Amino acid sequence: ELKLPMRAAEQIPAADAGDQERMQWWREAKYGMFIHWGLYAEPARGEWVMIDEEWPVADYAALAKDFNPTAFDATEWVNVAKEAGMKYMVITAKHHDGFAMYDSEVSPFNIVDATPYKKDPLKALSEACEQAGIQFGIYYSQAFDWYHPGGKIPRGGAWDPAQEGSFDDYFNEIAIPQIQEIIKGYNPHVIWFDMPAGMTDEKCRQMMDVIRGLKPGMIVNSRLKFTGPKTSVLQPDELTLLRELGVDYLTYRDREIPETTLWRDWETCMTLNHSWGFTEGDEDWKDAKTIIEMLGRVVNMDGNFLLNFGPTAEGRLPTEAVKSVKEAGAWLKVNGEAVYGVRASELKDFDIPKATRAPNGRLRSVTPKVKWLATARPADAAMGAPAKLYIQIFEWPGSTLEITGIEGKVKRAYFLADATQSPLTFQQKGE
Ligand code: JFZ
Repeated sequence: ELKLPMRAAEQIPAADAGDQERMQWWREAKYGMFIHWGLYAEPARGEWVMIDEEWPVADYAALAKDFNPTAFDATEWVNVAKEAGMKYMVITAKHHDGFAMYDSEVSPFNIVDATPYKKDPLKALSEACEQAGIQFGIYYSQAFDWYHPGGKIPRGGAWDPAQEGSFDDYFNEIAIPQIQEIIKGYNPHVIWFDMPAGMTDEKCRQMMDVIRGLKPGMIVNSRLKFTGPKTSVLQPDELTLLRELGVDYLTYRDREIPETTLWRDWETCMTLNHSWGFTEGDEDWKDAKTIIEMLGRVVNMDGNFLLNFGPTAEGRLPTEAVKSVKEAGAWLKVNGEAVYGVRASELKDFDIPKATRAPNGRLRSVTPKVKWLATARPADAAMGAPAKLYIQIFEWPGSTLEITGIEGKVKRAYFLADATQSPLTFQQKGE
């Protein structure tokens, strides 16, 4: 029997029973579709345009008068996710700009009441996801809100002290009621919070109580309070914070893949080009091979991969992005057994260039050269299925690949792409 190399446990806190049940589908899913879509698609310079270019709130809000994404088709977007092999979706219900992409009774600053479009894309996506068996989730900016008075506004590394309105009022009158109406009206399975500016322990507890009260099975990410680990190892205070928050998984730093496993459940979010919200001229798209390799690296360390689309103001997913994920999806159709529902394996052959530190102490991301990596599937006695080790090879080694670190006797080796599963020749030296 193969002895599968499993991940080290020190950094992984014990999960409560509810936790295990909640997280089951998420742990197996591995790969999701992230969508940053809002009024900012119109100026097409990213989702921070209002702050970056210091737009007066009224000017930004006026974008709503022209927002009319008539090309939006929920079924088409969900089909792209499906063909890409993505198992869940997380879409911006409200980003930092404060604009709700759904029919909100809490605030008229929403797509149904403030635009000529008048329809509710969140409703359409929630329903299309349900039909297609994709788990629907929403992104919600709980603290930054640049439209509603009291919502946090960043200025020079902190928040604007001169802003009008109280954060308490904003939180109680906008954030909490909007989360309530989204849970009741759209049946999300994941809530993805972002940017914890000003989130006190008490506000976090209040939010978690509201969420778990309405839906105990909701999966919540760590950005409710925790921006991200400072280094690629979680510090003791960071671990304590995560445990006490009662959230379900750790959101890693944006667009970075850690070098080791950090916490029991974690996810990294990634852009397909260099932007989250639609950005004119950013055409440097990742290709299918890069996507497969990134997903492989994440799954090799028990993480999930959330890959972002920034749709246009007309409601279209960028064509090149769709092409790349569909190509990766074709690979997953054949090789998905090595990805979905697997466990981390420490076996890999990476050349990871030394990480460098930015002046603020943060690690700069590095791009490793992956020769091959492995994932593992424990034996399932009930199903009569043997333990399996999957090797993803990114640099074709010629006629022989040497793998060090397999314990136990290997019975058979074959290509997943070979439907007949005809065995490959292999030699095992010692254990
Ligand atoms: C945040 C947002 O401000 C941004 O607009 C986008 O939605 C992104 C997914 O999340 O930006 C961040 C948050 C955290 C880090 C970097 C950018 N981080 O921890 O490195």
